[in-house]
Amino acid sequence: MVDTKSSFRPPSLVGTTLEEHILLGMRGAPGATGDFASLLNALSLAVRIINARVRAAGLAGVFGYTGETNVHGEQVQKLDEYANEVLCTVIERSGRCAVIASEELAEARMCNPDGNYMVAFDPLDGSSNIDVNVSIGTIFSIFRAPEGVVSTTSLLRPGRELIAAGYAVYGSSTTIVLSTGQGVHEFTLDPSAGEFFLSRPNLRCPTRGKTYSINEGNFASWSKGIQRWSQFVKSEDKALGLPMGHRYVGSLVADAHRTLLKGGIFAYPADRKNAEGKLRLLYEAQPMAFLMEQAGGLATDGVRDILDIVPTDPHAKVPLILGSHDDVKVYKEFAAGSPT
Ligand code: P6P
Repeated sequence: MVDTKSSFRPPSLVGTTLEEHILLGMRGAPGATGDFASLLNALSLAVRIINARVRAAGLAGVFGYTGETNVHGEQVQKLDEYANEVLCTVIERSGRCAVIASEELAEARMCNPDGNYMVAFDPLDGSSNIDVNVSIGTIFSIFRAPEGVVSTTSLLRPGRELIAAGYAVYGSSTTIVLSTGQGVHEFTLDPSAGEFFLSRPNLRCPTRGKTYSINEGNFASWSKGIQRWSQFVKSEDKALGLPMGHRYVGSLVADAHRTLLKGGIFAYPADRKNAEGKLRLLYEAQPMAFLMEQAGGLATDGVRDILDIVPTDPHAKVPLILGSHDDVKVYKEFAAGSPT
């Protein structure tokens, strides 16, 4: 007889699995064929495979670089390449995806001609942190494939057309944060069961937060407005809840996850070195913006909503500022040169 009164009960007795959650969501979708659920479950499998390798990276000799450089001229980490291969293989085998785009693929790639979906992903975000055991992640987004002719440019859509987005955090635990347009939900991997269980449903980003997250090392190359915002958030003003605390991991997934859960603001603005910003619109900014807006937060390039911007190519860069509604509004006022 299972002791159901003890403080810890096996998740199977208390938790909805990711797969059950997806299937429950399908009940409200007339004409659902199961293709979407199958694609999401394929992504969950890919995350579990990547997670296993990330956890054993130091022992499996997969730290370090492959010796190659990617389309961005960045050195490719062995785990980047591995994660990319896993995602490409699992998504293609699902048979549900017509086009994929990845940070590690020079061009978007046709998959299954009759696939109903298109997937963009950053296979292993934050890879510069891999070798020092700092949280890294996988980011993905899903569009519905257009009727008729589908090509590798079909993915270049505004984020408002996304039907789902999510990320995995390979941190102290492994979690998936997912939205299919009905709120944002967090699932945590139970390694003993090899299954993701619903851990925090209906995540909401607080309207204000206590922390700001930006690489202050870029201060000298920011615009005057952003420099003034950076000084503002560090100033002392009890009535305005200032100064804000500074938190910066250097992995978008980790910094965005903290901001989503606790509020505050994350910013990677344009600067003299990165005139368009550093982060990628299609597979970093759009999915994070979709999730943030689903959770009641905001995501902007400093002027426009991220979800309204159309990528010109799969690797187009964009300034990314996301987080609590009120904190992002203040940032935008400084960026526009008109702080209150
Ligand atoms: P910087 C990691 O390399 C990454 O692509 C994002 O995950 C992260 O937010 C950003 O770059 C960090 O960049 O210039 O502060 O090291």
